[in-house]
Amino acid sequence: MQKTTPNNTQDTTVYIGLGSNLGNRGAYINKALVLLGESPGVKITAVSSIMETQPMGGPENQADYFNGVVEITCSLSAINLLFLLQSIENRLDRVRHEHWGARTIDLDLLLFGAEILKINDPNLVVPHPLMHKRLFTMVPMVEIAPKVIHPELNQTMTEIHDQLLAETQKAESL
Ligand code: A4P
Ligand code: MG
Repeated sequence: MQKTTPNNTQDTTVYIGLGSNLGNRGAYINKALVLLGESPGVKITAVSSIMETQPMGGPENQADYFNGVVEITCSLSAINLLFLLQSIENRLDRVRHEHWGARTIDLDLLLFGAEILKINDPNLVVPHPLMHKRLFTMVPMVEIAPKVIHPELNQTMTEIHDQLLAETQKAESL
């Protein structure tokens, strides 16, 4: 009989974005990490620093976010991991009122696998279509995964980050 364990050689390395701008932001991020780490088939392998960021888009007068990124290895399929992330969001008081509205916790599936992998489904788009345009995602990605390659852009996290930073600084100086 073949022995199976939640974490086997078919595990995928996955990056998940963490965001919170409602309630006790640090506590919500910590609880999300605990629930994620306790989930069958998931092993946390790295967590970035958590940084405070200004809201990008969405309704005006939102509080600043806490943002970071967690690296896991995972034996779940991408869609089952998305369902797990949504169940953790729901357990942590996430209420969906408006698009990009304030939230206790937001868990975005950024990259699923180190290989070229593109999933296109209304419910799941991977790589996350905005990750490379957001410093609040790219700064923590560079901290924990500088050499990982974005499968669509074919550039490392460091290269994407450096370009984005230069573009942002140029726009700010205009
Ligand atoms: N969905 C599709 N692909 C994915 C994916 N890769 N990861 C679908 C997660 N979800 C994905 O998500 C809406 C739908 O996206 C879900 O039904 C899921 O099936 P949601 O979490 O319910 O709603 P949302 O978060 O308001 O929308 P969205 O489009 O996920 O927004 P983002 O990209 O999460 O951005 N500013 C700062 N400073 N920091 C932030 O963290 N976050 C946002 C929200 C805006 N501004 C921010 C921040
Ligand atoms: Mg989201």
